[in-house]
Amino acid sequence: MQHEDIIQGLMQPVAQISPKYFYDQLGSKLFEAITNQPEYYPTRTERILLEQRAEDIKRAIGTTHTVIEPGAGNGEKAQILCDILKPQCFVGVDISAEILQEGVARLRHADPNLDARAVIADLTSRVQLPDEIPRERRLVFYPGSSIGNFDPPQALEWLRQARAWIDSSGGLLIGIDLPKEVDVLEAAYDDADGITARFNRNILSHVNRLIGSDFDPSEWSHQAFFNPVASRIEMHLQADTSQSVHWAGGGRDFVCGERIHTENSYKYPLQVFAGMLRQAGFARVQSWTDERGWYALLYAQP
Ligand code: AVJ
Repeated sequence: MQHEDIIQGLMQPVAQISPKYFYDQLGSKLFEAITNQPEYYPTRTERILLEQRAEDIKRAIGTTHTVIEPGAGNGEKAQILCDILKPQCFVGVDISAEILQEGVARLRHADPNLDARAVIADLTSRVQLPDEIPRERRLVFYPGSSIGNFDPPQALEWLRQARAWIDSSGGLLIGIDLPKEVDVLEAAYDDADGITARFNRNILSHVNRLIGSDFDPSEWSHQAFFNPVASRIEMHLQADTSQSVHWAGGGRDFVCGERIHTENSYKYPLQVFAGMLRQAGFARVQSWTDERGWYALLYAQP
C-alpha cells in the first residue's frame, strides 16, 4: 500500500521518497513548467528531434495500428507521434487519472476517428493491458527519458515488460538522455527560476496529504548533482534545521543537513542502452540523435 511504502522509505537510514510522488496536481503543473525552463533541454530536444526526423522515423516504424504510451500525461507528445504515424488506436497509461483522461479526450477531439483510451495504472509495478487492445502492430512509445528514473536492473525489467506488450510485428520507440558536460546536466535540474526546487519541495506537501505527516517544506533545501560513478543526476531535499516530523503511528528526527533522496535520473551512453535493449529481447535497434549529441530516440524491434 501507498501509505506503508512511503513510511518505509522515510524510515530507511538514508530517507527516501519515490519520485512517483512528485506528481500530484501542483507537481504535474510544476513539471510542465520545468519542461519550459531554458536550462531543461530534454523535452525540447526530444520534440525537435521527433519533428525534424519524422520522415526517417516514420519509414523505420512503418504501419502502426496501436500506439501505447506509458506515462502519457497530458497527451502532448502522443499528439506529435499520432500526427506522424496515424494509428487507429491510442492507449495512454498513467497513474494520474485526471490529467490522462484530459489528454486522451484532447487526442480524440483532434482526431474523432482515433480510438483513444486511458488505462490508469502505477507503472512502477507490472501492468496488464486490457484484452480488447489489438495485438497486431503495436508501438510502445516511452518518451521524455522517463526510463532514467529506474535503476538499471529495474530499467531492464521495464524493457522486458514493454517487449511482453508487443508481438513480432511491434516495436518500442524510447527517448533517453545522454551523458554530457556536468554543468549542463546540473543546471537542467536546478533552474535559475527555482521551479525544480519548488517541484522537489512539493513532494513533501503531497506526502503530508498522503500519510498525514507534518513536514514543513520551507525547512528543506533543493539539492541536485551529477553522480559520475552511477551516471545519474540525484535530487535530494536537505534539512535546513534539526527537526522532528510526525505521522500517524510514528515519526522521525532529522538533524540539520540530513537529506531525503527524492530522485535519480540516469544518463545512459547510447551503446550501453542499446545493449540493454538487446538483453530485453529487442534484436534490431535504430537511433537518432540531435546535433549536440545530448539526447537520443531509439526504435527497437524484436
Ligand atoms: C520525468 C523523469 C524524465 O528525470 O528529467 C525533471 C523528472 N526531475 N526535473 C527527469 C525531472 C527534475 C524527469 N523525468
